[in-house]
Amino acid sequence: MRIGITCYPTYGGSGAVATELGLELARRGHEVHFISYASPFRLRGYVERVTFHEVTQTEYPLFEQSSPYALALAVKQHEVAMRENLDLMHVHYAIPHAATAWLAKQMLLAEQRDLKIVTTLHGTDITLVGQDPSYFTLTKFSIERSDRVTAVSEFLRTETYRAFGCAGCDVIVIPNFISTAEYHPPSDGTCRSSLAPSDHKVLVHVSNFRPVKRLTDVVRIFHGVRREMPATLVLVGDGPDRDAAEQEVDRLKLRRDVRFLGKVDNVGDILRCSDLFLLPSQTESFGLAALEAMACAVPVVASAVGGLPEVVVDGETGFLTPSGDVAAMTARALAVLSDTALHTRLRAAASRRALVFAAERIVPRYEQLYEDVLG
Ligand code: GMT
Repeated sequence: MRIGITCYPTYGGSGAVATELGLELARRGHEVHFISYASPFRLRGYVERVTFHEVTQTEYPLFEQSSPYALALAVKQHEVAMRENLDLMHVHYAIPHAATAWLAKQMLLAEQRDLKIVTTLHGTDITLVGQDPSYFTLTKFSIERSDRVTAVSEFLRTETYRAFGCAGCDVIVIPNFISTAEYHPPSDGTCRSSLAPSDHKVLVHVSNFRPVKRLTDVVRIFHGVRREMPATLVLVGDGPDRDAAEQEVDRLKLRRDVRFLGKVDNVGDILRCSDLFLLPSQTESFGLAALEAMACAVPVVASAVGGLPEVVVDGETGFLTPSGDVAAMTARALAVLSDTALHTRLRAAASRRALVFAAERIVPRYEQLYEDVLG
């Protein structure tokens, strides 16, 4: 098949999933065309059967407050679909990608050609941004006009129906997945010394540091742990809440034991050096970062919100507590880190559970969906 993929290229779950999917599809012999304003962050170097098409925008004084990226994207999707003879366009994150794909499709229909649209809903496109009155109607419309709609968890599927109604939509759940070649348990503990002193427990958090991730809770949980045992907190990623987190680190006098690594490519290597993953999000439709940690045999302490209970099995692969309950998360973190037998059990169960989401099990479900939609 010849597949167009549009996603956000920036550090974050939807772009990561879209890119890994494209790479897996290319490995399976499909031709994949990424269309976005920049090359997705997980797309590195030349890959056979993969092409990136950059959306370029012309500056014009009149556009000062309204750089019309969505229009330029629709034009590029149409152009690539024509030139590369695409069978379908798979868009990740509804806003504005499902709407621009619909526009591209209309332009093609005017030329007596069809382009099937598959939309994957990822999270805040449904739970937060999409419900804002300024986007609601278009989000609902473009979901309803997609030829197939998938959601990354049962939670997100239910939330889509609850918030948008979506008459006539059949939202299909296809969970996120991991590449086991990249995310796997450590074979030895040699990397630890580069991250933290050898007697330290290593706590880790990976995200785009947006308010929804509750990054200052991560720092506060770590503060509670650090009072009881030698420990290092490793923060991977960057984003709007970094300053607030840096300030909290200083306020709690934790500077010596907290490392901000910024946006790192080889997240698997960092996870494999870690003892516990923290994800105290306010909402999380799936929690890809938690799954990646589990695949590296790192137990997870997270909020019992959204789709996280579909990924993290409470008491088995980590612990889930109410969002915002820093005391409960700290207690759980301490319990895991101070009980070697419990930690070992959780680690083994986490890596086993992650295999349920291995790419080779999930990607064929997208291929099947594509075959269905192409009839
Ligand atoms: O919805 C978002 O916040 C954007 C997206 C991203 O690009 O980071 O994250 C969502 O999609 C991920 C991949 O499907 C999920 O693992 C995340 O749980 C989800 N984020 C939220 O729901 C907050």
